[in-house]
Amino acid sequence: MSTVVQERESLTKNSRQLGLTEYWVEREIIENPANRTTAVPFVWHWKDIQPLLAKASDIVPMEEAYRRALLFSNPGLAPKAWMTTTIYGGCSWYNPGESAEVHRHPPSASRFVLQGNGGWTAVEGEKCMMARGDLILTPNGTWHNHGNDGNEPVIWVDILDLPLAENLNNSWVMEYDYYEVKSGEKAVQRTTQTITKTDDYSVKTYSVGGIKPTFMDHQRGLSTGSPMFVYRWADAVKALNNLREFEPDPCGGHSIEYINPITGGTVVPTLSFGVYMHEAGFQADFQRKTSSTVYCVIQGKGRTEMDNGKVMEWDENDVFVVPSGTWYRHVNTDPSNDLMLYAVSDEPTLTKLGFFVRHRRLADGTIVAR
Ligand code: 1HN
Repeated sequence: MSTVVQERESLTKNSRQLGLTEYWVEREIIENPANRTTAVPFVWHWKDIQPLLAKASDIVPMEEAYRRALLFSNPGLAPKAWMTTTIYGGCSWYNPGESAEVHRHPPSASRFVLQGNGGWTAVEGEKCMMARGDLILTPNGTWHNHGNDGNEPVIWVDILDLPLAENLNNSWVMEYDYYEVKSGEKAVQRTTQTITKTDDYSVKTYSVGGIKPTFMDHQRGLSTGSPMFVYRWADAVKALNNLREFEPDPCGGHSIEYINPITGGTVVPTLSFGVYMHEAGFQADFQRKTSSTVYCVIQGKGRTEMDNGKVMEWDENDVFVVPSGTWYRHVNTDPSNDLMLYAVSDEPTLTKLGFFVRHRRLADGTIVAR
């Protein structure tokens, strides 16, 4: 063996022993995107989720499950049960009378209701009742517990920024030690929150856009997110209906974002929550974003077309993910019904880091930055 070969071998060996890796050995892994662990486009069909969750509601007691949820697990990210490298999601089922005890954690969380009335989340003393399409927020650090006061199962989609918290080494912890103090008495640990706010506090306080009360405290618990915890589906529909007369975006159609009514910013620091409406007959152009988006089909049906002829077909209540970098367009395949997609993306995180980029591809193939 030549000296150089021997020297190269011992360079490799000695480096490895010291926790050092030669760039030229690692280069393919560093530079080739094919070697990265990334989320893939994927759809979870309601017709598949519903029977499994119904079965779980029969045979898995809440006391054992803590949260009776099936987690949307992206095949590209196994063994992690994550939708993307930033977004976690699950579909939860609460039978009448069932509840989850009060807790808090650094990741921000949200619920989006699919089915059933009588479900609620108590957040920082407010009992947020939910109906289909409503968004309930539990921004990072807020105490929350859940329940179902109705007489039918309640099913909702949970979305959290938990993978992001974990990837940033924010070793998050689930806290259950919740105490309440009555004046002059000792603090007592509780598993549910005493409701201290009037019914529909969030909506009563903030739901007239552009106007905020000036005599109230808008800091709620340790929240770094919106003080408005409930966004009603009916309000989203009303806003979208008012926008119909305006020209839609060529890629996204008509869309709205839920915002923090005090700052005008996103409802939680990391994620954006909103709704896309593709009117019947609307033809979208292809686009690609550096952010990843998860969708739930709240109304209508259609498909997501991607490059190389890849297609995801979806129907009402289906949940799907379009990961970062994917060229895509959503097609409303129902000629007589508007498509309504509830959407959560990590765009605010990418924007804050200077990573957010969006491109549109015109019909002739020209790519334009937006
Ligand atoms: C959580 O707090 C809930 O409040 C659901 O229902 C899922 C997953 C990981 C961490 C916290 C809930 C969760 C979670």
